[in-house]
Amino acid sequence: MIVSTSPLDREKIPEYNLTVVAEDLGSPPFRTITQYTIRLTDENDNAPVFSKPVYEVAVVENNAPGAYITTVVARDMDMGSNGKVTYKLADTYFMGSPISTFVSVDPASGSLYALRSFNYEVMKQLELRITASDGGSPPLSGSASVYVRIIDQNDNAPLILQPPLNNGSAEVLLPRDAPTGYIVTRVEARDADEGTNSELSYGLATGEPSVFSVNKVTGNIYLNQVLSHDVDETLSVTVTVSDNGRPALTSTATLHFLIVAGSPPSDRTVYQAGGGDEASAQWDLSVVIIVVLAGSCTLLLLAIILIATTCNRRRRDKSGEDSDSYGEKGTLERGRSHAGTTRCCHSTERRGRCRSVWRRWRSRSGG
Ligand SMILES: [Ca+2]
Ligand SMILES: [Ca+2]
Ligand SMILES: [Ca+2]
Ligand SMILES: [Ca+2]
Repeated sequence: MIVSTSPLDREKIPEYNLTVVAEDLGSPPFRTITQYTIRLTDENDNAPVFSKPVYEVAVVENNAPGAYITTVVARDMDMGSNGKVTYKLADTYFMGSPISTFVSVDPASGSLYALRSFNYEVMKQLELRITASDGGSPPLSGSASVYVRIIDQNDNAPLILQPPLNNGSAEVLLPRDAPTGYIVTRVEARDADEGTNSELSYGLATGEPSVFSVNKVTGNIYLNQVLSHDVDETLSVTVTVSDNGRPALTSTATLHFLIVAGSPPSDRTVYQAGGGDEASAQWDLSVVIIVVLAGSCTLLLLAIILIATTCNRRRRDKSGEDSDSYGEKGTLERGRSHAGTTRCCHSTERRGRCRSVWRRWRSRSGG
């Protein structure tokens, strides 16, 4: 009887060649040699394994429905139907709808296809899970995640919100006595795209470019000159708003300025530099802040120096007084103990005092 001494694994060694020798105990012995081939039958002991646990792919929005996305691959080490892999989308939901309404997977090849046109403005990415099952009994399965990143396309033109447009135009009141640099109105627009596809710049297309100018960043419309009194009742310009996409998309609005008598309201900000930038105003403000800060720092430094100098002088005065008082006492003490020691007297007055003390001491001690 031939028995195995360890577990056999078809995926490691599918076939064994054995040489069996049968020998009798006679003298001389006779023997028979027979070759055996042992082929292992397969058991479904391997689940399908994906080439990656997570697949990351990118799809440009506005794709055609049915567009190819990517292919996932899972391998199964087993044989025949035990190793035959079938792919399937896991039943998940995305934005309230079954994932199977967004993408489909080819069960045999693992290729993934879009079922609808993706809109970046609605969904930025799609997450799904794919399972791979073998044909064993019972079947084994593995799974992998797929992240589909949607890439933005410049598919939205700027939308002008202010002033509110009616059939692409708006009426704006303009006081006849408005000064140069008066901000007549501000055009405000939004773009649903992202990044450079939504970066907006404002311009003037047609109309009265000598009378009006626009700040290309803020959309402020400035009056370039004081209106002459023979000017018409209405002036108009066409404002363009373009995004920075490739190709760029542009929206336009026609502004009709209705000239009304009088001066502009006093609370309306006026920039004297006609068509000027707020940037220059901001720059002026930052210069003022820098100057104020620098001035404060200088004052603080001067105050510190002044305090330090005063303290130093006081300390010197104090130590001078101390040494003076010590000098007198010291002279006396030393004078008493060591006759004839040299004395240290600084001022004439003090020296005089020292001499009289010295004389008194000598007259007392010398007798
Ligand atoms: Ca197997
Ligand atoms: Ca298998
Ligand atoms: Ca877009
Ligand atoms: Ca855009």
